Amino acid sequence: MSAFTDHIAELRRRWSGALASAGLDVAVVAAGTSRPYFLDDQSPPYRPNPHFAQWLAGAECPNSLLLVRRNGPVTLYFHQVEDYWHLPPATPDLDDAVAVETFDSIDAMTTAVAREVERFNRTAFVGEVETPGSNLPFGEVNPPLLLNALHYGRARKTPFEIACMRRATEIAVAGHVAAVAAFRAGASEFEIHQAYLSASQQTESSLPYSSIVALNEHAGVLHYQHYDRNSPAVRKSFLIDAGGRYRGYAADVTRTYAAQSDAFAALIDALDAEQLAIIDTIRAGMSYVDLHDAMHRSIAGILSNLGLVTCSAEAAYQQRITDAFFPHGIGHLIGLQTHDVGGHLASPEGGTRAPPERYPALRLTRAIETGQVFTVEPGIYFIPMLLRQLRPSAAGNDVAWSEVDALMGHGGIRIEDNVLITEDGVENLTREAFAGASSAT
Ligand SMILES: [Mn+2]
Repeated sequence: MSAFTDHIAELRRRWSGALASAGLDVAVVAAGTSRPYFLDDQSPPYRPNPHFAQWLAGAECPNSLLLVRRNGPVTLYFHQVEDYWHLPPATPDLDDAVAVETFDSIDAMTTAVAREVERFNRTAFVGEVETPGSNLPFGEVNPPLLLNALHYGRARKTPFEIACMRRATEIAVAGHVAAVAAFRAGASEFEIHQAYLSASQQTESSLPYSSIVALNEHAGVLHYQHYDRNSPAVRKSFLIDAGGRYRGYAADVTRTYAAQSDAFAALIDALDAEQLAIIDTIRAGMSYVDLHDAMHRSIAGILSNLGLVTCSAEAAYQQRITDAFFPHGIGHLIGLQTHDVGGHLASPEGGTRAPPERYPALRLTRAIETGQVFTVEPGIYFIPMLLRQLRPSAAGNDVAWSEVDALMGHGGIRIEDNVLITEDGVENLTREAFAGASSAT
């Protein structure tokens, strides 16, 4: 059996279990469609409903509907319109695991789905409302009991999904290698962005998320969104947070580089070492919240060792000085979505496990389990807004402001890898891809 056949078999098991626990016989999953902008005939890029995409392995079939029967067969109602304005979607190759019925009109397709759905008592629609099929008489629309079970389960990747994420990471790393070469050659943010797209063979709309390409102080804007056409006269630092996508699955990778061998370069090396060290500690059963908290202690150690604070690491941690330098969570689940769903779910039935009071930005509060893929992305930033608040506080007395001020123009550092939790520890998909890229040259 191929990995994809196994993947579909696993999805059928998961959906049958989720439908049973939600008291449902059948669900219709809508691919979705791209709606034009207000008063316009132009539309944003199409992105499928992730619940649909998981069965289709990246095949794009807007408007199509997938019918999932509990403990029964799965049918794709495939909308393949005849069109000379656009290239119609190709019939997806679903490996016989999913039956495909093709329709050239949406009305004929929804009529066929309605006729089949009528045979069942307890039915649900999963998708954006006001997409084709959503107006059929379903018992429920996006029932939370069904979605919670599916979202909870999605954290655990199938071998097919892991293979896709490995490939997505290789795609991203090809871009990263070209991007740092462009930085070293003096390119602007805009030029680095283009080098990334070209080397990773991606278009802007096929990226899993908009790349962050930041020189100097821009590296301190967590989601910096511009691509400056001018190259700065003085080059201090370069942060790139840019991903890859393969068959619907995302990779999310960040690297930071120093222009010179200076205090900032030493800070990058220190954070890189601590990031690897904390990844080494990850085991199934650990709490992700504890991992995040341990990273704050590591960052407190770096600040103390490199003389950015005058107090001990323990005091920097206790006084929350690290919160100003590392204001985001250490990572998130990743998969069909860059920030994959279910990070706060308490159980497959639902309920929320909120982040602790100190770390409200933490996107993942679940226990670490085998088969999960998540990011580990610590950062140390020099963010004017946060440091302005720290400076006059009691804790601010323990900050070595002249050292910190000297680094303000470097913006900040983030180092982000995607890791897979295995039976015996952790596999770093990102470091593997970088090692593969450097041994290939
Ligand atoms: Mn990320």
